Amino acid sequence: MRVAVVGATGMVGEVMLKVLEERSFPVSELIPVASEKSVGKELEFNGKKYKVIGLADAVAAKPDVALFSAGGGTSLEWAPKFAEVGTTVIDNSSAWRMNTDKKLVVPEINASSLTTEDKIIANPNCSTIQLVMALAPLHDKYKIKRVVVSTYQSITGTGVKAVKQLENEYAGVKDEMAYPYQIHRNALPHCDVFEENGYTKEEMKLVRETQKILNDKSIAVTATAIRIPVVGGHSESVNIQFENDFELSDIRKILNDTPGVTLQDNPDTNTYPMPIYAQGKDDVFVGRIRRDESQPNTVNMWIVADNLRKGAATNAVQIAEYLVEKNIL
Ligand code: 11C
Repeated sequence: MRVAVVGATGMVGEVMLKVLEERSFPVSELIPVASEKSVGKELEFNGKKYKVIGLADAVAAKPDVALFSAGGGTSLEWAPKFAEVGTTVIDNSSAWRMNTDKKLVVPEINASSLTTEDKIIANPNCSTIQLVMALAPLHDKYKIKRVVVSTYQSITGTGVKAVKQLENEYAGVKDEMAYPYQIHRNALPHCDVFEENGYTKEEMKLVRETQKILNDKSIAVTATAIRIPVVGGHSESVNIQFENDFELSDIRKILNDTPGVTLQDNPDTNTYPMPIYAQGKDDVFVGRIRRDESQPNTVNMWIVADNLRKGAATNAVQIAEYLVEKNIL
């Protein structure tokens, strides 16, 4: 496969390259792509050096697949240009996710809907991916009525500028800020921009993308997204009400048997998911599973994943793997 990585020098782009290498994705030629200021830079992939090129040159090269992580504006403008020359685009921005013609894919859940017609495939938001990985098998079994989710999100979700802000704050250096407030020793109830309804865009992504991926608009979702000074991954406190009752042991078994989910749930040994543990791993970690004693048919859990991996790069590469495996590129 001739593989373009658009945004190759960015935070997610770098992880995409790493994940492609680690998973031995069949790359015959890598085409690293970035904005004008990075064109000409060299990067190494599978022991070979590659020069970063610009978007127009990358379209002219007609790659088989392009993994995009370069922001919504770039995706809106350039993904269709790649699609026109026959490239399948897997886009990590929010540009196409809610477009009714575009599939929003978490491979373990809904990759089977993909066909050769899908030339622009949307990769969901990081906080949604880890949530639906746990919800999907439980929805199949017990039918979800309502989800209340509160997130505790890594600063890496904002990008390098936020990582720099935290480092500066540790060092006591005053410089440009990614957030309106200090993040060191703080928690900001504010991820992405505010919408007219008072929720942030991140919160509404959790609502809309969850319903789209689970293909069920009847699931009620309400979200609060918080930024915390953590780098390893996003954490989520999730309350799930089902139509049908359950045994906690069955919930644990279902999650334990779900590919891509790792159960870490033993209060006796202080075993529960944490971002410091999830960092660098591809699975979604679930623990603190307990019945909500205030509501019928309701369970609480804690879900953690590396937002740059399963929340972004790994999920995108898994989509590409599925396309290769099913020969639908
Ligand atoms: C965050 N979830 O942590 C965001 C980052 O729509 O792909 C990814 C934004 C997106 O702030």
